[in-house]
Amino acid sequence: MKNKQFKSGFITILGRPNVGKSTLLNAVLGQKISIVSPIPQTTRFQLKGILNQQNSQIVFVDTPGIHLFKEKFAYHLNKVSLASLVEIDLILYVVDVSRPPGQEEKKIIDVATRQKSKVVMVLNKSDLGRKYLNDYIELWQGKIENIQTQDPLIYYIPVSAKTGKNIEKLKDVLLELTPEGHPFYDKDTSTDFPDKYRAADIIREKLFLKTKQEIPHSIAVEIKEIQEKERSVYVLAHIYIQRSSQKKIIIGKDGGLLKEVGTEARSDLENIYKKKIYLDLWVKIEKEWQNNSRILQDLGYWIK
Ligand SMILES: Nc1nc2c(ncn2[C@@H]2O[C@H](COP(=O)(O)OP(=O)(O)OP(=O)(O)O)[C@@H](O)[C@H]2O)c(=O)[nH]1
Ligand SMILES: [Mg+2]
Repeated sequence: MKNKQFKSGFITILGRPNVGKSTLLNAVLGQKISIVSPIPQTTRFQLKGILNQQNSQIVFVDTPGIHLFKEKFAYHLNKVSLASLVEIDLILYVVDVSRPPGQEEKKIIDVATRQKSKVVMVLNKSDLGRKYLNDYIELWQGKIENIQTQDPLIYYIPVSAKTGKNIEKLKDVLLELTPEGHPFYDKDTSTDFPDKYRAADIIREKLFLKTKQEIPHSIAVEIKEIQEKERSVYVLAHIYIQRSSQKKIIIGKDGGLLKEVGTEARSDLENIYKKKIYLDLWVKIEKEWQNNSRILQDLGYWIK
């Protein structure tokens, strides 16, 4: 019997902020690569999660949610999302069926139509009910099809990234649509996310989960030092915020909030490194970090 051909491909995950793109990536991979929070615009990187199976390798690209704000930093987030579309095999378009479609959907339809990419529409959060499911499907009716064969280039699948419902089925569909090809990465690689950005994101996730209103968006985390030794890792991180009033909140009463952030982040980092972590956190006021290209570059957020 002939050996099955190896399949490989790139899949970009697109969608509005907060629809569950990063949760979905982690569910598909069966491990936490990308941080998740209830606050929109959690993901700031274009980061890859790699699904290695017996005869296939699928590279998923998580992206910041596409949105319509106009600030410089927000502009970069959109740019990061759209830059991920170069040379991809498939768009995984995630929507939240518990909320009505937003204006951003049009932008995503435009991009997909222009690229003539195949689109798998993931109707996520179906565990919360399917009130708006058909509204999303209708938006795409007749929008993209293969001109020669009139075949639609869009597939729909309701899932719950949170409960895991239909995730295996989604993986089967994606594998089916992945072209034959060679692996791009070593089969043991699960992400291309550089350690220092991944560690910074883990700390930022804990801060996002513990702060409210405008504070999460004012936060950035920069890893100034990682020293890996045989049995332990020392990590020095700066937490940037924009105002001195925010500094008080982040440090918390008797340093309580910062301590909790440190404990939780350390536990996540210990799971990744399988070593003891020494975490040193410093809170700094950096008023203009969102408009400062040097800082954005150091944070890894800036792309040309
Ligand atoms: N009930 C339910 N909640 C979900 C599901 N998927 C994600 N969530 C929640 O939705 C929130 C946003 O999830 P994320 O994965 O951070 O969303 P995202 O699309 O990556 O968001 P951005 O990075 O900000 O664009 C989190 O609180 C998740 O726990 C789901 O299937 N069901
Ligand atoms: Mg995300």
